[in-house]
Amino acid sequence: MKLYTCKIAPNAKKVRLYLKEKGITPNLEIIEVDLFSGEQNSPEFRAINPLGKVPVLQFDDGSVIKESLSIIDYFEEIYPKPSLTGDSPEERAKIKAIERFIDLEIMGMMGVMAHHMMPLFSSRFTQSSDVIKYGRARQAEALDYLDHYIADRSFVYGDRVSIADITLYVTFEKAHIVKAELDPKYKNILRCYVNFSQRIRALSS
Ligand SMILES: N[C@@H](CCC(=O)N[C@@H](CS)C(=O)NCC(=O)O)C(=O)O
Repeated sequence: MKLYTCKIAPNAKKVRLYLKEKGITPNLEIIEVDLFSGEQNSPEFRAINPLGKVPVLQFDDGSVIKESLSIIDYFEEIYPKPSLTGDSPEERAKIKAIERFIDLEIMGMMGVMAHHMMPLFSSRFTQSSDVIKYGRARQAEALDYLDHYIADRSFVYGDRVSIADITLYVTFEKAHIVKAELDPKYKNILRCYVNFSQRIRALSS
């Protein structure tokens, strides 16, 4: 199997961090795609993923999964323990619900801001400061809710690490690029973010 990835891309990093936190080393050839130089638009890569995005998991027969959470679900089926997606149908549904919320409402708005701020995207999209404001406002609403939801937890889903922590971490790791660093007033989110970063640092050393 091959994993097409990119060190600076949050959705690709999500899969890499998942494998690290999970402690599994499937037989994968890791292929770095240089998004900054536009390698995702090369005919060779478009033949693998016509959407021009990473991550992509490619099986030996050439077929692909081109969605980070689906790649993770695939590995969870093969390596169920320790589970990062939940231990029961109810827990899996609840963890997925909050992970989807973080991905769509918080990381998704980072994407909106990036597309409208970064020179890298200026030839692709008509950039608009109003859309940046929209992204920030919608993200702020989602952060208000998440901070309340997390309350006094150590991790997003209580005391256990889950895929929701990974998505939260990759969302804010590079937030300075769009001037959307986590405001310290979100003290519950910050605590979960710091707790997970410390784990990842410990696993790396
Ligand atoms: N929903 C997809 C999103 C994938 C995605 O947007 N990948 C970004 C990097 S984080 C990408 O490859 N962008 C390249 C481009 O748009 O040119 C997933 O979670 O895998």
